[in-house]
Amino acid sequence: MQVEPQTFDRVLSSMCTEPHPDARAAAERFLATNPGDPGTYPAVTDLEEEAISMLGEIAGLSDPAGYVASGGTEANIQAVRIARDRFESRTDSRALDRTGNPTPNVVMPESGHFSFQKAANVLGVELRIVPTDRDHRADLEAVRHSVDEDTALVVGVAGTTEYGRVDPIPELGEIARSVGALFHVDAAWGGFVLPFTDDEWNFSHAPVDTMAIDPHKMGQAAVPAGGLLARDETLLDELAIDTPYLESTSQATLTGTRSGAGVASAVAAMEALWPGGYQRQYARSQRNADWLADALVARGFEVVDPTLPLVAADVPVSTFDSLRREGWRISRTATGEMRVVCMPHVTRSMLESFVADLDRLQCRASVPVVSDD
Ligand code: 0PR
Repeated sequence: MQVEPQTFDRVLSSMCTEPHPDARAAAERFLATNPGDPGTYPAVTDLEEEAISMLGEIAGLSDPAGYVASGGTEANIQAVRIARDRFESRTDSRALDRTGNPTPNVVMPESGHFSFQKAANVLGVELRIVPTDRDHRADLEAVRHSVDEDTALVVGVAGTTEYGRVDPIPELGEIARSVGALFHVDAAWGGFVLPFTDDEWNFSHAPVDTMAIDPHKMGQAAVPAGGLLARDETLLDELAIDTPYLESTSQATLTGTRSGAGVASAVAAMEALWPGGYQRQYARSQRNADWLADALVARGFEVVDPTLPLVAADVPVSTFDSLRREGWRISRTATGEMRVVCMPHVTRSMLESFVADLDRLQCRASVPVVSDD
């Protein structure tokens, strides 16, 4: 095979990154293991327990249940599945006095990831999408208006895909509780930076039932390593399917055979980086995002303030297209802003050369900048 993977030196749109060297080595060592069959692959099963306990520590949960999923998509789908099944057991008696069974609904801000659309499709729940406020965070009044007795789940996002915003998590948790619904936090991207901010986002801040938190994004593990956390084991029991011919008796994952590489590399990355390494990386990424935002503002672009290391700016379509032609991997928000995610592989010098290309394309003189990162 002659094909090489891309290098990361022009990748500004991805939420994945170069894995930490220890994570890369661990992934390779555990490539031929399958945590889907714990009876045959006990070493990787032990590692998975370690991964969940470390993810729990990061997310403010002392006795976590959960597993290493294929990514945020699977974790979000499974959270909806838990909530739907809980809803069904809660409404069994109520349904008797009504015609037909009620359809459970999931209430989510419009900033929620499209994986919830997949979940709604597969699981037959109604997805109620509510607007965000002017700062791109869930509008609490709109959420209050949308929930009702058939709400199975309220979703909050801690680090949104497009603007890096953190929804008002404690308030959303209260709304979920007020209608007897479960509460899920999607921290798939934000989970490895939020411990170093003042945001209230985790199990210790709010009545969170389940969470998506992905080692293969800001956690610097190899793909595939997502995380599903649940406040207690009984929530995970909703997912358990009997596995008669395996040595283990039940399986909670959506996938059957799955990669031990993701599990091992998640543990290796967290052992190497939690907490100091992640903290330093967060600080570096945030400084880079602030620097890029300032550079774009100085050039007259409208920029969404980067409260986490993700910059969205109103750059004309023609400039955006020219930058893509120069090889820059950038993406757009639903409303057309250019979006740059300051992942660990994104250095200051990369951003300097990106801005220099932008200046050249805009036919403006490049402003010299001093690099400290
Ligand atoms: N939740 C949030 C908040 C996310 O941002 C994402 C992915 C997911 C869930 C789903 O995670 P998985 O993709 O691991 O299932 N957000 C990015 C997106 O869809 C993912 C991405 C990753 C995009 C790498 C591009 C890329 O190169 O836009």
